[in-house]
Parts: sequence; C-alpha cells; structure tokens
Amino acid sequence: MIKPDGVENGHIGAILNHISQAGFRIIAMKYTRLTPETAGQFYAIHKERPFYQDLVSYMSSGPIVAAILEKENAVEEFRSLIGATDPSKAAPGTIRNLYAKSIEANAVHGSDSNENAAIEGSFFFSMLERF
Ligand code: 3AN
Repeated sequence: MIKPDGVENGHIGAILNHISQAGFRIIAMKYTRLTPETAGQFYAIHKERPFYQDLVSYMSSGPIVAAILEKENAVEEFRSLIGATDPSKAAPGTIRNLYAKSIEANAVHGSDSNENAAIEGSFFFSMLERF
C-alpha cells in the first residue's frame, strides 16, 4: 500500500517505478480511500498497540494505493526494498529512506508474512479483480 503521505506528496509514480525496477509484478492495483472503520479492520492486529488510534485516523486521512505484488520471496524482498519502519533508520536507497517523513507517515506498507499478504490482498481485492 502507498500510504496517504506517499500519495499526498506526489510519490505514487516514483514509488511504483522503484517497485517495478526491483522486479515486482503488479497483479492488481487500486486508488482508493480507507474509512476509520475499514482502516481499523485492516490494522486489527495492532489493536493493543499504543499508536493504534493514531494509525487508524492517519490511514483514513487521505487516498491510498493498494496493490498485490508478485515476486519470488516477495515478502522478504519487499520489506528490504521499503526499509525500516522508522525512516530515520531506513537504509539509504530504500523507499522509506527516499520518500517517508516519520514513523507514522512512512510512505508504504508491506505485508509481514505470506499469510498476512493473503489476508491483506483479500481485504482490497476480490478474485474477479485479479488475473
Ligand atoms: P511495518 O509497517 O514496518 O511492518 P509495523 O507492522 O510494526 O511496521 O507497524 C505498522 C504501522 O504502524 C507502521 N507502518 C507505522 O505506520 C505504524 N507504527 C509502527 N510503530 C509505530 C510507532 N512507534 N509510533 C507510531 N506509529 C507506528
């Protein structure tokens, strides 16, 4: 997902280019917006974390781009492409190092396991929208 700050700051094209150049194939993609309710569902696993309410309100503050990406070892490869959650700790050349502003407004989200990638993909896309 390209988060509200990535969209607001005009980084959609650059981030998608970065992802394509790294060898990911885009299987499905959508420009949309989360409501506080749907953002809350998406981040339900973080419900007990102290930043949950702020995260939900931030993620529903503007449009986002959701995509399903395909690559061998995609979860690990994508997480190394995006860099650490805190952009000040993200390695040079990673998406968060280049485009993120803060730990909350950190430009992109990537699934942390194959299992969560399947859940999160289904959250945004039905079978009919994939190929
Ligand atoms: P990642 O997105 O790198 O997998 P997670 O899963 O630990 O990071 O956190 C989910 C999201 O919650 C992050 N993308 C970030 O926007 C937000 N977040 C994580 N830690 C903090 C924090 N300490 N303060 C504020 N927001 C946070």
